[in-house]
Amino acid sequence: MEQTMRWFGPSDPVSLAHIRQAGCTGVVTALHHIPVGDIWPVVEIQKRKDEIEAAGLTWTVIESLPVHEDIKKRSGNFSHYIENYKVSLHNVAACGLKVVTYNFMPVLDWLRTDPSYAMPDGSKALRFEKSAFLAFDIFLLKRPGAESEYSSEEVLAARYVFEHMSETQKETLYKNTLMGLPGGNEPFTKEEILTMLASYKNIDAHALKQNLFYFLEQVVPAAEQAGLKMAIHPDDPPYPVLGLPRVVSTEQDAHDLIQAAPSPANGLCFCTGSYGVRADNDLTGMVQRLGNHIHFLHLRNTRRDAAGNFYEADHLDGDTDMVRVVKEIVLLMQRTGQSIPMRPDHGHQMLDDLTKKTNPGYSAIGRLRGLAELRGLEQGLAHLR
Ligand code: DNO
Repeated sequence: MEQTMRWFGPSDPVSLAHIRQAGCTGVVTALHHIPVGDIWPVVEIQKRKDEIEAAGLTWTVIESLPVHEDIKKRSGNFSHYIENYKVSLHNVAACGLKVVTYNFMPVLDWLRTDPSYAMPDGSKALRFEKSAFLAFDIFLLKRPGAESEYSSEEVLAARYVFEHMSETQKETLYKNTLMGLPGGNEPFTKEEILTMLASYKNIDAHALKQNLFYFLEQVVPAAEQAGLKMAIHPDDPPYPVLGLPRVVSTEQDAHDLIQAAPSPANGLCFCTGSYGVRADNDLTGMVQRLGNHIHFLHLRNTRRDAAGNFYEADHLDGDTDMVRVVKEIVLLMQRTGQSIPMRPDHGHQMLDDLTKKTNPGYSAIGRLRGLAELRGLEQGLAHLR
């Protein structure tokens, strides 16, 4: 596997030098300052690429070239944004980039309720607590109709959590839950969120899938022609949230989207942390069956419980049998003769990083630990073959 880490650009507290020292040969990054939907100009791409290369690394994967909400809804200026997307693809290919990650989650990207969940060893992990999330939805956001979507036991548990929270804890929950929203440092207001959610009220899972397929039919030929590989990131968590449909959650979803626009350019970002939250996703089997379409790997582990909570476990711990998954990836790469880019997705906040302000999930030392463990695992497995 080609070892990379995510780098959020020049303002990332984790420097390129540190990423290199962690043992990476490349980074995964994006032009975060360009508004969603705008064209990525060649000069900007080249400037970022030069900066990465001056640090002795390569820009291995783009994560993400974001998809405008109009495209997901297939409304408003969607045709214009699709054309822009094609131009951006053309531009990144002209600069020599090869893999483009994106997602098709409406409104929100990843979702957690607590970025600082204390592990027994004193490190901190990202966590999704179902009752806290429901408390956010029903009592903080007050999404119309939310309560009726959950069972009375679930609502009761959420009410209990909410009633035992201080005002500060409620504010923190609000901020935490909306952390995965693209936007500035200012959290969105409740009204803004509710308006964004309401704009999907006539779009169910079937319609969203059709919109994804339409997008793929439009952009995949352009990507193929440019020699790019597109890698769709799954939903995180992999089920509908806040009344929004989510359509990249299961093996069937992945299979369907590949069939919708068959091409070597139409592929997956195989995120074991996202797919792994569902007990019905067979991750090893997915590598066996969909391996040829995996263009990028996010390796991360989660531990779920019967109540629907999960936290991010150590990379080799958790519900996903990482040894078996990596073994399957090693076999796949031996079959195809190609090395797939990988990043240790997230990591615990630990050691010196406990006192630093880093992007949630993206502190240096926890990811370094994950990378080192995964690298050792891969080399051991490849050596024994
Ligand atoms: C979270 C990330 C996601 C991912 C996007 C890809 O840590 O894995 O935000 O970058 O969904 O478009």
